Amino acid sequence: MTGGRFITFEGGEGAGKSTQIARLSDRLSAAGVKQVTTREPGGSPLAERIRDLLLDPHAGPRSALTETLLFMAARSDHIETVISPALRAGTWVLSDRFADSTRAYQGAADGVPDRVLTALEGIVLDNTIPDLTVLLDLPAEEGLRRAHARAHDTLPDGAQDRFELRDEDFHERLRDGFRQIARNAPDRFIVLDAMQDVDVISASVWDAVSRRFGLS
Ligand code: Z5A
Repeated sequence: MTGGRFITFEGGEGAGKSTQIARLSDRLSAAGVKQVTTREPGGSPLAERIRDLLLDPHAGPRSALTETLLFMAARSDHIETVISPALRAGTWVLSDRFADSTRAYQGAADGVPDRVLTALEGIVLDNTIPDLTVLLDLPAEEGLRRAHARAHDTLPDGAQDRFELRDEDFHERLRDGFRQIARNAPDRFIVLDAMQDVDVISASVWDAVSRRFGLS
């Protein structure tokens, strides 16, 4: 195998992406595959600073287009400084969210037109397209419940970021958006029911990854 493989995890809040990436990373390490785990927005020092701004509930109003450009700026740096160098070196990259999140959140849920997203992707992605994307599909209500429960466990004031503060209609549009994106790219996506037990989901992820990339 020459270059590394690029695997992304997508879904709404609390879908279990971080949980499943950690498990896949352990399985890949056990199989002798060198990999890095990363996330969006963020993943590089500059992109992590943009993340702070994007998720700050007190950062003030902004248009969906402005928000899109910030996500794209973070992504550009993440690709240039982390993802592309790793893939070129033969290291696999596991990312918690990538470009499909912009399509779903800013596009499907917040109305940024497809032509704008396609144009920006043409400039920013530089053909960096995941080899496999795992969509963890969860009803909006359950995802928000999990995310809120975790915030209350980990933060003294149960703080929520600006996306968690959006209403349930937004999260339903988001879920539909992710499902449509997956239908449009069936060769790249696997869609898993994120209501299943953590172990059942991680077994399905490993099955898909090991088959696709010929691991045992
Ligand atoms: N965003 C955007 O708008 N546009 C973009 O282009 C990009 C992002 C890239 C990033 O937030 C925000 O940015 C995000 C989209 C937006 N919106 N929000 N909020 P983030 O990175 O802080 O949050 P997140 O990506 O939504 O991840 P999360 O809330 O951390 O959830 P998760 O990683 O998918 O889930 P988890 O941490 O693995 O699990 C959540 C909880 O559920 C935890 O307590 C687990 O123990 C539990 N869990 C996990 N799996 C299960 C199962 N199977 N059953 C029961 N409980 C489970």
